[in-house]
Amino acid sequence: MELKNDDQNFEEFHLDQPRGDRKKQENLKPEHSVQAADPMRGKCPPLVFYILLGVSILLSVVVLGTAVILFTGVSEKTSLSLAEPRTNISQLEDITQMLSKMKMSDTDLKMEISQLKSTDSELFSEMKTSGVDFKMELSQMKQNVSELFSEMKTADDDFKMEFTQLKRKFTEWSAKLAAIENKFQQQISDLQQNDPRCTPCATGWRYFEGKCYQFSESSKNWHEANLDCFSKQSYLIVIRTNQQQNFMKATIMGQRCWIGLNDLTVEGQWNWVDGTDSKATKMFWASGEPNNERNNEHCVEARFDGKWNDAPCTFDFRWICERPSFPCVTN
Ligand code: 2F8
Ligand code: CA
Repeated sequence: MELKNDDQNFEEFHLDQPRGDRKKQENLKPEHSVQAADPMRGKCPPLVFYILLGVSILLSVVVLGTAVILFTGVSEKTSLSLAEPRTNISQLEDITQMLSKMKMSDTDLKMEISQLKSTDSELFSEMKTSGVDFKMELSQMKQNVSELFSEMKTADDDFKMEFTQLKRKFTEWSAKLAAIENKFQQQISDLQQNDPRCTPCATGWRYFEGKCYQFSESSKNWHEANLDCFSKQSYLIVIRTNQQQNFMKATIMGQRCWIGLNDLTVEGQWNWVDGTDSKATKMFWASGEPNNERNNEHCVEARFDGKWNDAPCTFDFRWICERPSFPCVTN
């Protein structure tokens, strides 16, 4: 490219301007012309001018950009700070409403508590009164029960004493009556016995004090002996009196023989086969008997001397059957 001189460039530069403006500049030339006033006219290099122009444009852009950025920031900030108070006001309103509601609830609650307190106080008072009444009644009842118990105990003690006395008297009178009855019975039997027309016992049976006795001729164990007597409408001898004991002793003549006593049901509890109470009759145990030797002695024998010994029921001894005598019929 061909470089023109500064005057030419300047000319070209001015030629780019509108014609009207050029004319204005041309019209100003005689008095205030730049060429005339400025000694630098036509000497300023066009490159510097362009650089200055570019720098100024750049600066303008920078300034403008900064201004825009600042403005945008400020406007955003302003919009935010404007939105926040609105939210805060709304929240404040909500809180105020809630506070108002809470206040109301608080008032209601206070009223309810007050009512409850009053009811509680009344109830407590009532309970106290009832409690005092109840305690008094309970105390009275306790006293009554105590008195009743005391009375009952006294009555019970009296009753027990009377009952014991009556029992003793009854036993005494029963024994006396039995003795009288026995005596009369014996006298009658004896009278009958002496009467040749009277036969109180069957043949083979011996009469003694109102009863008939048969002494066995063989030996059997206790159960077989017992059965034999039953089969003869009799039972193994029951010894109730000294006389009977003596009669039995005289009859056996030193031979061992079963009698109608056993503790087969309960060890040590002796029972007569006809139901006579063994506690009401005299016992004629040999010394040291009964001893339930080897835990196997539940039937009673009369030893050689007539004294009693508990022995194994399986042993074979002779035995005596007993039965009531027939009433004497006189023709
Ligand atoms: O010493 C008394 C005792 O004698 C015998 O035992 C060794 C009698 N036993 C028999 O007769 C089987 C016991 O009954 C008696 O107590
Ligand atoms: Ca024995």
